[in-house]
Amino acid sequence: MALRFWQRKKKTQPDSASPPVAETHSPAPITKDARWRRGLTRLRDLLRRPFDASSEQSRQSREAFFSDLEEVLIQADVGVETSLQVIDRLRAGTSTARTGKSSQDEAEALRSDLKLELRSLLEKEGQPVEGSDDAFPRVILVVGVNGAGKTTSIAKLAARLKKEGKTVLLVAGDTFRAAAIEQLSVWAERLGLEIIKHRDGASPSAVVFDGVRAAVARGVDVVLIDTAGRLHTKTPLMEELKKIHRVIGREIAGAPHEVLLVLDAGTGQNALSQARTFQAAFPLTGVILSKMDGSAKGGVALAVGSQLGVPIQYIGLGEQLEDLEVFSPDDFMTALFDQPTE
Ligand SMILES: Nc1nc2c(ncn2[C@@H]2O[C@H](COP(=O)(O)OP(=O)(O)OP(=O)(O)O)[C@@H](O)[C@H]2O)c(=O)[nH]1
Ligand SMILES: [Mg+2]
Repeated sequence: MALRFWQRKKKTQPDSASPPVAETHSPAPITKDARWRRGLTRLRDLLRRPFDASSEQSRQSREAFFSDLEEVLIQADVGVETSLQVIDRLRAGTSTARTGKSSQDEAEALRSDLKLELRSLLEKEGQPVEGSDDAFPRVILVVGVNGAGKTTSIAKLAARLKKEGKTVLLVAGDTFRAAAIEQLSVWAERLGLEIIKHRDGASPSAVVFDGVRAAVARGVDVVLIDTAGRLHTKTPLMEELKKIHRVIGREIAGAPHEVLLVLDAGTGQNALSQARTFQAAFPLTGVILSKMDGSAKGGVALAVGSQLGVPIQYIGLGEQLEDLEVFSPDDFMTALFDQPTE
């Protein structure tokens, strides 16, 4: 009843530059720490398990604890190899130093050792693409398998760049999937950005060629190129992507300046094999790990961070424009291990 009254009243109000009344009732924007924690809930809960006071069994012996932890890491998509490496290092580090402590102190010490070990897997810090100003236009090619989140991540990235005052041009290089051009066009319109596109089924290299030329002619700061999702196992499609890469390089020496691979965190260890196939086609400069919210177990960030030799540049924490965070190993660790401060 009250809501209906409010809606009627709102309609009669003249347009004004001030925010609508409803916004004053919307919840305060959540903090960055809270967003990370919300996205990493599953991994955080999993990692807590071996330390739980309730899992007394795992406390009975150090070996039982390590075996519990190993199971949890593998279950969290950290991957067998990386999990075993972490356990071995923990075992080596704790067997001599922690004797004589109470079980509570020992659990705390192990927790902080685990935090250090996992942090060391993520040593490589990503340089956010918007932080680089050394090439104009800066050409960013975005690749990944079907449905990984490429187009959405491009929109999120474009929103960030625009907020920084950069001029951005979108290129609809996915001419393969029906409605892909339309999807990017909708984002372009929403963001007020220019888009270079051809018709469905046109040659992707041709639209990319036009896109790069247009970017140079217009003097834009950043070009974001969307590409068709492809099964990384399908050779002709990978060849098409290599061709796109070559076309860009021929137009601008040293371009593309970034090749960002979008990996869906929900695909777990499969994400690593996808990455390796793309890496074999051309060098990747960074990873966008999408869909870290929701059902993803999140441990794949640790596997990607430690095994690919390519930094995670961003993580996707939802479907909205603002749900893209620059990946920070420290924020990641804080979200997993520390108590909320607010
Ligand atoms: N929850 C969540 N959903 C996401 C995220 N990123 C993308 N999505 C959703 O995932 C779905 C696929 O995203 P797209 O951006 O279309 O993926 P794509 O890689 O461009 O897909 P193709 O063009 O078909 O290859 C959409 O429904 C997005 O809203 C994320 O970080 N979190
Ligand atoms: Mg797409």
